[in-house]
Amino acid sequence: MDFATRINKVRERLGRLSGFLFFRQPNIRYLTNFSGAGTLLITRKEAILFVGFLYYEEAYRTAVGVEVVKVKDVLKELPKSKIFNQLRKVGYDPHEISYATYLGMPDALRNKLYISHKMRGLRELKEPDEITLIRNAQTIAETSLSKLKQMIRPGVTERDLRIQLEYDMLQLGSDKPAFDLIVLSGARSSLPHGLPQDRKLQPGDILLVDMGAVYKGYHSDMTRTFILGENKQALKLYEIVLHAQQSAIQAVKPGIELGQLDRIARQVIKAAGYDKYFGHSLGHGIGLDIHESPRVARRVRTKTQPGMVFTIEPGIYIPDVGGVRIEDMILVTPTGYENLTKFPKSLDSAIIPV
Ligand SMILES: [Mn+2]
Repeated sequence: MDFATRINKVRERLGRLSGFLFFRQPNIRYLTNFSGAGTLLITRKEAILFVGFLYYEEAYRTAVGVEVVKVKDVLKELPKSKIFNQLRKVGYDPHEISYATYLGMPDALRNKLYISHKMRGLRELKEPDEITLIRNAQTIAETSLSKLKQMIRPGVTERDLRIQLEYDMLQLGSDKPAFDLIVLSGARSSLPHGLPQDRKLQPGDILLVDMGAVYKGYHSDMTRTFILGENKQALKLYEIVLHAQQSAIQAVKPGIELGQLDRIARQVIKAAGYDKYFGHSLGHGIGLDIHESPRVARRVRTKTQPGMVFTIEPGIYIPDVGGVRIEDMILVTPTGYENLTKFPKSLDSAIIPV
C-alpha cells in the first residue's frame, strides 16, 4: 500500500480548498494505515493525524506518512493550532460527522469549514493489494458457507446458523462479521435486512443467507438463497432472480453506466411481473466500508472503470410468502469483469434435499 500516493490523490482533488478534514475511520485508514479513531487534516504540504489518549499509542506505532499529534479535544484545539490558522478554506464531508459534532464546533473551526463532495470517490478504484484483501475476505466467507450448508436441515434455527457462520469466519481469520449476518427462513426471507430469530427451519422453506467477512479492514458481501426440498414458487423466483443477476453481470465492462446495470436486472424482473417486489437498488461498492461508492442504482450516470468492485444483488421479496436474493462481488477489469464470488449459485446447488 502506497500511502503517499493516496495522500497525493487527496491533494490533487483539493481544487480551491487549502485542506481537507477527515473524521471517518475508513478514510483515515485508507490514507494513513491507522485503524483507530482520530481526525486527519491534509493540506497541500502537511498531513496531521489528531488522536486522543485511547488511540495515541496505536497511532504512533501504525500510522504511515503523517505527523501524529495527541489531543484532548480536537474540535477545540485544532482552530488554535498554527497550521490551521494558515488555512483559508478547509473541506469536509458532512457524512463523516454527526449533527451534534457540528453544533459543538467552535466558530473559529466551523467558519473555515466548507461542505465538499470531492473525496466521495477517493477509494473507488481498488489497487491490486486491496483486491487481494477482498478476495481473502471472500474466501473466508465461502469456506464458512460451504461448511454451513452441511448444517442446513429442518429443525435447525436461524440463530443456530448465524452463530455457526460467525464462529467459523472468526476462526478463519475474519476481523469481525462484515455486518449483522442475515439468516432468514420461510416467509421471513421476504425481509431484505431482517434479524435471525429462533424460528426452526421446515421442509419447503426458503433460506436466505446474506453474509460477509472482514479481512484487514476489507469487506466481502455475498447472498445465497437455498430451498429446502420442494417449493415450486421458490424455484420460479430463484430462476428469475438468477437470470436478472447474470444478465447484469454479463453486461459489466469498462465504460458502462452503473445505472444501466440496474436497469438490465430490473427489466428481467419486470418482464416476469415482479418489479414491485424488487424495491432496493442493484448493488454497491465495497472495500473498507461494506457499502461505499459507487452506488449501483437506476439513475446513476457514473461509468464503470477497471478497479471498481461492487455487488450485484437483485432480489424479489413477497410479503408473507418469502424472498430470494443472489449477490456476488464483481471486479471491473480492463477487458470486462471478474466475478470475485465463486460460491455455486445454480438452481441445482440451491436445493437442499430434506
Ligand atoms: Mn450487499
